[in-house]
Amino acid sequence: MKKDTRLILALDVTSKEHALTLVKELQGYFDAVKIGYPLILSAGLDVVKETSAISPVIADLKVADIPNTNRLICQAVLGAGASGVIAQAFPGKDSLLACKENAADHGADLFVVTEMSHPGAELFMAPLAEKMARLAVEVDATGVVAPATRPNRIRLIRSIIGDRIIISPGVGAQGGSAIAALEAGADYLIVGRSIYGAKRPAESARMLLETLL
Ligand code: BMP
Repeated sequence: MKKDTRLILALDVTSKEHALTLVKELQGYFDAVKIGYPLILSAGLDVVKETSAISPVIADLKVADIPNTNRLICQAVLGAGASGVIAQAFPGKDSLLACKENAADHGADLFVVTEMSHPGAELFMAPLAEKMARLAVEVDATGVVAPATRPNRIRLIRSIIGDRIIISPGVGAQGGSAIAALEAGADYLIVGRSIYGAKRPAESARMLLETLL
């Protein structure tokens, strides 16, 4: 994944037309697009294929099942053209390894969720985040997802994963600061609503990028 803008566009819109319009309009303002359940369930897997023709796509399916099912999920979305997939660590090492093996078969990236960005993540995920990060290293994941809403947690996770990639959601709509997340060690910011939900998405993306200069 190139690192020109350090921005990953979270494309949580629910129609293929809207999604592709945004991707074309915002080209140059992001390094990759993150597509998850809202768009895939509304528009079908074809949207991954069509978007991948324009930009690298990270499939945010937070894969969290037994190894065989994980493998089938990764196969479907990476086979459709995604160049990366996001998986949950909590189902364990064998489940994550199934994702890693399928990603490797496709020459794709695996990102592992450590601690999520919303307040509820404090209950179960935060106490286990360090273990999740260590597991990401054990399975040789490309990187992890860590919360821009808690820069101190990004710092901690960075200390565990070395120079693997940190992609970080929670900027803007969830209240996290882009600069604080990058200073804490995030490589990329994942940003959705504050760009695609803005009156002028390109203007909003441009302004965000300007604050990072
Ligand atoms: P927004 O900028 O609109 O809050 O979007 C953030 C995106 O990142 C959403 O797609 C959300 O599902 C995802 N995400 C998150 O917000 N926190 C996490 O911990 C992990 C995520 O994947």
